[in-house]
Order: sequence, then C-alpha cells, then structure tokens
Amino acid sequence: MGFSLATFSVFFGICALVKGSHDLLTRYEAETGINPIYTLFRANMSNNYTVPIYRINDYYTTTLCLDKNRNVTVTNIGYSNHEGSDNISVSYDNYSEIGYFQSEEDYSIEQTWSVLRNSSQLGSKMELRQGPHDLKIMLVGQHDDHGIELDFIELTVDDMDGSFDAVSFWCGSQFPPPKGT
Ligand SMILES: [Ca+2]
Ligand SMILES: [Ca+2]
Repeated sequence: MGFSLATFSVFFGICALVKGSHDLLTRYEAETGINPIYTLFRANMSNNYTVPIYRINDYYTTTLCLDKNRNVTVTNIGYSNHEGSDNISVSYDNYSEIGYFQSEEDYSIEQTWSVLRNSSQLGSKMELRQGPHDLKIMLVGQHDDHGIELDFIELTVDDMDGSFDAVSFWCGSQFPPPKGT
C-alpha cells in the first residue's frame, strides 16, 4: 500500500512537473515604445494600437534581454491584413530564420485592418543564450501595396524557478528600421 502511495506520489509529481508553470506565455504589444507617428489606432485590436509594416523589406525589431539561457518559442504573432496575402519572415539576430507565415486574405470592408489574425507557432523551441537577441519580423513578399499591421507578439519562455521578469525580458522595440540598413 505504501509502495502504491509512493508510486502515485512520484507519478503525480512528474505530472505536475510536466504540466507545471515552467512554460510561461508572455505577450508584447508591438506598439510598445514605438514613436506614435508610426502606430495606428485600431479600436478592435489588442491594446487599441498596431504598427503598420506596409512596404516590402521593411521590418520591425524587438529586443529580448535574456537574464540567463532560456528556451523560447515564437507561439503566435497577432496581426491584421487588408486584401491579398503577404509573406512574413521571422528571424533571430539577423541570420537565423525561425519561421515564415503568410497573412490571411481579408477583403472585408466594414472592419478594414481590424480583424485579428494569428500566425500560430513559428518554428520550434530554441535555446537563446543569456544576453540581448533581436527578434525581427520582415515583410518579404506581398500581393499588393500594403503589407500587414502588427498587433502583438506572443512567446513561450521556460521559467523553471519563477525568476522570469517580463519587463526586463522585453527590453525595446524599433520601427521603422534605422537608416542605412
Ligand atoms: Ca496585405
Ligand atoms: Ca497592439
């Protein structure tokens, strides 16, 4: 009986470990820290603002400041689109492509640029080393002359000891790209 109880306890403990709060979903509003002249008010979108990335090869960058090595997954990118679909590449530090998605077509007239779409997960879980890393979201192909509006970014970050701090983790964003790049 004691053995069964111990076995049960161990089993339960493992379940708790697997299911526990070690993977933490953290959302960052794309408009955070961006000069307001480059953001747009959209009443139906998250936090009421988006960052439009309309032109081919334009990109948005947010910097992640890792307090230590952590596993990070790009779980979702929230955006809106208008008319034809676009191709968006997502990468780390200018060289390592995480994944790629196509924006969904949206020809609705009543809610132009205000229907939330989700990229869903891009790539797989990757270990990022301690220090700063740039997450770059770039318009690489488009159907028409307007790309997407970026609403938010959601990452899943491992947090084995409860030390994750979202404020210091999301440590800055930039749009438009600096001149000369
Ligand atoms: Ca578009
Ligand atoms: Ca937003």
